[in-house]
Amino acid sequence: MSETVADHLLDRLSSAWGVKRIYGYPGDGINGIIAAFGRSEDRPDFIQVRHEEMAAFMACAHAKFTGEAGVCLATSGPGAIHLLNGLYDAKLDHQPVVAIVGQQARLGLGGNYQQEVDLTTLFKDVAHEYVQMATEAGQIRHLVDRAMRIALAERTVTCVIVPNDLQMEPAVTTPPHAHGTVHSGPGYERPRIVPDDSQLQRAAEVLNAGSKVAMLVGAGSLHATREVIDVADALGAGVAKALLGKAAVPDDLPFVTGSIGLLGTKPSWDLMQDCDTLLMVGSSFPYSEFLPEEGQARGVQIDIDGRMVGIRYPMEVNLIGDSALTLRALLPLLEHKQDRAWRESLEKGVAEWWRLVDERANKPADPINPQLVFHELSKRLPDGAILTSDSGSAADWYARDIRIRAGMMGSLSGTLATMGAGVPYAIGAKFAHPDRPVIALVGDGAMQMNGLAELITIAKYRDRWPDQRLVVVVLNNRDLNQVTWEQRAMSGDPKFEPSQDLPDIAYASWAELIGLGGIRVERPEEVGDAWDRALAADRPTVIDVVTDPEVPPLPPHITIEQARSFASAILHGDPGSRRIISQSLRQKLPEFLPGR
Ligand SMILES: Cc1ncc(C[n+]2csc(CCOP(=O)(O)OP(=O)(O)O)c2C)c(N)n1
Ligand SMILES: [Mg+2]
Repeated sequence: MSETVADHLLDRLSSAWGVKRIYGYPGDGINGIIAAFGRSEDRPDFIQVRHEEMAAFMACAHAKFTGEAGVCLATSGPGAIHLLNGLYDAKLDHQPVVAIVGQQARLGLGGNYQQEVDLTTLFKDVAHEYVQMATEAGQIRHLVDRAMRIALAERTVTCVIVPNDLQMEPAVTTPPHAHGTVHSGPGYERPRIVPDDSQLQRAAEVLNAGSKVAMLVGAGSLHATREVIDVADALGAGVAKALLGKAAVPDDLPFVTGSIGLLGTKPSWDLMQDCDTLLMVGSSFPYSEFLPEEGQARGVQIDIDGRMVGIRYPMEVNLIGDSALTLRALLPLLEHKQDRAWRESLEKGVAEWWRLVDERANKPADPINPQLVFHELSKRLPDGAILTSDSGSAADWYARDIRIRAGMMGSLSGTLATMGAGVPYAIGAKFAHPDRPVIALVGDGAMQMNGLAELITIAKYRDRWPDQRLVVVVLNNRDLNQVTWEQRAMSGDPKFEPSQDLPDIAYASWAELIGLGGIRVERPEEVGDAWDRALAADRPTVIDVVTDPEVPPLPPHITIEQARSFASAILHGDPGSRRIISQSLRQKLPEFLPGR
């Protein structure tokens, strides 16, 4: 059989762009492409997911954990629609992901045909940088080249739509050398982007003038660990981390204050409250109430994307550049701060915080304090571990309780904060790094939403991974806990059981049923042992931990308003009132005791 459009599409992705695998799900809108996989000898590899949204999450995880573009594939109509949430996750976290989707035959388009959806319009927002439908075989080469290059250059989502009849037509790999044709080539070289000297000088002046410098680093600093540390040392600064930047600097450094925000730490809060200068690097952390008040601090921001500067705090100097290169260029211009009093006070706060974290994790709960799960994991994290977290209370404990070390990676759905990314991210991580341990931290709600189904993907593909350590921990609190607490603390509403309560499912048994390992943990003294067993198991393992929904994932400080809302929830008959009060006091009281 001579080469088809679909063969050419896969060959272009694989040979010209180096795409190793595509996450997808079949349907008649992409039959031609699926058939081409059958002929391509796994170049690229087709990875079958349970749901197209998961394919998009996995492609996003691939991008997050490799820096390469991730690729996902779905059929026309319903398959394409299923992709959307995962694609938005990638777009909002600035990840390069290319979606290839099928469409009904060209002859039927516009005929209200079955599964005919206006896909160009559907994807026009999520893939607004580039969404194109092919109508001619000769377009495929440049549509692939442009979708890949624009995704990488703009760090965003792009989309190529291919009608199913076109997929089976003979390929046109070289368009005629004639008016009206396009002759593209593959490849994208990331440029070195550094601000010019006068801009660096102005930034250095602001930073040198400050005596209490706070740094806030995000996902854009993940490759700039050394540079962040060197600049923080020169400035005597403390370093807070936005959630996506958790792995940017290790938590064992004494001046790293940890996460910031609703799921942040007290030292990060204090750092921002008391600083006189703010240096923000590669972050678009959204919550302004956790940043200094306007006018309190002079600001410098570094970001690779000119659209992302000056939107969270009115900065005095905005530097557009790569974070590592820009910090390195800045370093010789910085005066080493002689007075280290600020740094020392921050370090005291950090040490105190870690003691408090330990203390909180060991407070009794009914039956298991969720913090204990993270605390015990943190002590046992294997070198090179890759952590993924779902949205929900797992994200709070991941942010606060896990001490990430050098050489590890971690991510979650940061900006979209969608539920359901934890397990598919772990699968994407495992395919990208099959020789590294991967740990997914997931709520029972997210597990029921899609994690349980996606365990099947793990069971299906696990033989391919030389390192079998893939652990999914389920916080079985029988509650959509994060939202329950938001309702209590933000709007003062009592827990509404019909929307919040979840059935107790036997997650570990389910895992065993499909050939994975399963461990059910019902008592606090079993938690450490469960981690030891799961991390030494000969197969991917699910740990089902029965945790207490009344341990509050509260922000590092409670505002008067939150306290008032909280009281209102209790007064309006929250079903957990009695236990909430005792747990809240247990968790928060030590913070206010003398000597803290
Ligand atoms: C797709 C989606 N739906 C709803 C939400 C709102 N939401 C955020 S966290 C959460 C609760 C998550 O529950 P669970 O997975 O059980 O974790 P828990 O907080 O109980 O640990 C909900 C409903 C969301 N972020 N994403
Ligand atoms: Mg839950």
